Amino acid sequence: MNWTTTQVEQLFSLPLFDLLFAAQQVHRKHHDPGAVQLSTLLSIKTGACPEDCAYCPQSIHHDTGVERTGLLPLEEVLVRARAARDAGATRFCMGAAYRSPKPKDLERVKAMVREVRALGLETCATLGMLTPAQARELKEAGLDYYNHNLDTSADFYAGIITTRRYEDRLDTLAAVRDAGLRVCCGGIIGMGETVRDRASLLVALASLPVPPESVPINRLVAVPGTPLADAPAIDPFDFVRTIAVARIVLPRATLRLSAGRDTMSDELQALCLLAGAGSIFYGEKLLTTGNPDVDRDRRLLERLGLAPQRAGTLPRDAAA
Ligand code: SAM
Ligand code: DTB
Ligand code: SF4
Repeated sequence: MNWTTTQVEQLFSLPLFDLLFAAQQVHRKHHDPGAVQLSTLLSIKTGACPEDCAYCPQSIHHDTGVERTGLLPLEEVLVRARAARDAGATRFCMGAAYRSPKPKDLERVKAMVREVRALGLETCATLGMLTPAQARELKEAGLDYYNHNLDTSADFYAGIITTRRYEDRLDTLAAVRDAGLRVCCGGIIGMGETVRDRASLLVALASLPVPPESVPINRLVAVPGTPLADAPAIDPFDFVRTIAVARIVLPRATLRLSAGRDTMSDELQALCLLAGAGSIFYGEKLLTTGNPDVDRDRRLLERLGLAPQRAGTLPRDAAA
């Protein structure tokens, strides 16, 4: 279905339970409602990013006290990847605070991708903007997913980031798709955007030539020192609504309940999973901010009667 922003905005105004009911029906049609995919995130290069994203603690333009690192050594990445696999994660996502990767850094990231994949994990990377040739190189190295978010509506974007354009993001997404990589692309809720902006972001995602396979929905972590440090927290039900509407508009995508989860109650997380989220970041840290510890997450899934998605049931196995 080709959604218009106005139609999607109308979904946001449905009574919450009508919206949740509709979203669950879509979820059950396309996904296993009893399984949650677990992805572990590692910051392989932290801080000093030249971009000025207003939400991001890693931008060099904001004084947030984040300690910068160079690109981590391969061995350290592999230790973390093995630990993630042994704890039950099926995907390992490597994030770098780059505007775009330099050739010599890309060579090292490709080695990480090869070796992490050899551990039996799915691989994901997020390294900023890519050229079509860089996207193909990553594909050849065995990368499964590339994460590159639209983050918000095209209109709201210009007030959040000035160092790149929305179209730059779309160009990278096209390069990633053309290289045969799976696309992970989502956004952030709670930056002061309107419901129409949220609707417009979801329409932009659904209108990509091929919609993303994976859609992270981040709740803004208002980090001191960033321009959004004092952004008012959004009503938790509005966050749930966003997930439910995303479920309806992007029926086949796996929706990931992403940043900001460690300050959510178990009950709010349960509502997000009911609304159609089918994946979480798993492990005590995201890139620089906190995440629930693995025991709390395992216990939550158990209490809800949900099971972690098992290796062996992944798209990469189906393709093999
Ligand atoms: N530099 C690369 C880029 O921007 O594509 C990759 C890393 S960047 C940190 C990945 C995503 O993290 C951003 O697109 C944004 O959605 C999310 N993010 C960053 N800071 C956040 C925050 N404070 N709260 C919520 N999400 C955040
Ligand atoms: C995404 O959409 N969320 C993740 C992942 N993609 C790379 C990152 C969240 C970062 C939250 C802020 C931080 O920890 O620095
Ligand atoms: Fe850099 Fe990505 Fe943070 Fe923007 S979101 S400042 S591009 S690390």
